Amino acid sequence: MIKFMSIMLALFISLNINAAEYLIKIKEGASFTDKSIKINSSFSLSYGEFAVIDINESELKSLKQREEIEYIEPNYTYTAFGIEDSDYDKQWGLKNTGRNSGNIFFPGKKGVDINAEKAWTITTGSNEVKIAVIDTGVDYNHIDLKNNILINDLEMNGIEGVDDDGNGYVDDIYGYDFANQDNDPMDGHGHGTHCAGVIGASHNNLGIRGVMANVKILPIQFLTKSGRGTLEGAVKAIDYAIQREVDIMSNSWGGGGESVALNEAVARAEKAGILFVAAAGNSNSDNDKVPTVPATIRIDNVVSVGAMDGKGKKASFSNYGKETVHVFAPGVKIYSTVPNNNYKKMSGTSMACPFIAGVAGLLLANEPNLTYQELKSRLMSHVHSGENLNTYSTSGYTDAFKALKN
Ligand SMILES: [Ca+2]
Ligand SMILES: [Ca+2]
Ligand SMILES: [Ca+2]
Repeated sequence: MIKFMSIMLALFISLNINAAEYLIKIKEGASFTDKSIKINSSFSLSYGEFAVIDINESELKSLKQREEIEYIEPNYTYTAFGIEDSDYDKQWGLKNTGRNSGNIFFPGKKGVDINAEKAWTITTGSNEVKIAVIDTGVDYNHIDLKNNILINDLEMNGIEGVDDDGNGYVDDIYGYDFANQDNDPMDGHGHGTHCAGVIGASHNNLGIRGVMANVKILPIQFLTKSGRGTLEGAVKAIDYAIQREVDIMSNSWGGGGESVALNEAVARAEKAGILFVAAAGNSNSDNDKVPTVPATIRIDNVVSVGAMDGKGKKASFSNYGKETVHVFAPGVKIYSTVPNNNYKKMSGTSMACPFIAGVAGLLLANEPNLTYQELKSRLMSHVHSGENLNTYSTSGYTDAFKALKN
């Protein structure tokens, strides 16, 4: 009997392979009955009677002639235009479900994230907070970023070829490019745009979400499209960011070789009260022993960030340092914006750094008078240890919600 039933079922499916659902409206005063047609549902609205039926193409032709049918059309399917940003479920750094930070065989750990959703019940950011992304530039036209780019209004509404705001840079509308010495910090690499997305991709029902829904990002380029830059470019970039009065600098770059010039630039940022967030580096080495600048510059406004994976472990590549790595943040397979309205996953302490810049931004949005010392202290004192992250850094990985609640 069971065998017979299953054959019947299979037959039914194959016979109906060309059938599709149609919606009909029945003419006023008429009724629709047809024993040969499968009616999936019938319902009435304030203006008439309807039915949803399963028919094939030949049945459709004959039904179109039927007196009692006012109209017949496919029971079209529609998709939501956005309940939430469509790729948000890939962003384990914001909300780790376990599955999205690993795979079916090796899942990550649910809840190992910056606790963004709870943080957003307190604040999603502010357009008053200015964060410099010092990097390969930023695609300031990216659909998920363009509303959160800091525009230099005096230059935007000024005269071409004239330094309208008198800051020494002609037509610096979106920022500046110290790699090529021009006023266009468009990203030719992808790295800077990725970092910018982590901080502040719009919560606009498409693509991804940034740690901050609202922020003003200042693109400053000194790394070329091959991802390299010079000390000269770095100090110019930092000085420019100070002059544009940013609150936070996000620095996903670095290297060996301690530099007096770089120290001086960071010290000037400190004097201006600016938090200087820096990636710890990707060589799985101890920053306490081998310096990686600017992360290991021992000036109080520097927050050095290591990368963790979706289980709360130090990423295999991440530098560490009980003294010189201050916090950890998500930095493995991070999904974010890249130029030309694209998105992709990247890994590195480069990705962890903007998470912390973004959390610092949330703190400032909520309490605009916090000093860089207070910001740094909040970031470092509201942490989870994850898998022994307290042995690889001064603290652990930052919880944005707890930091906001203090
Ligand atoms: Ca200017
Ligand atoms: Ca101008
Ligand atoms: Ca978005």
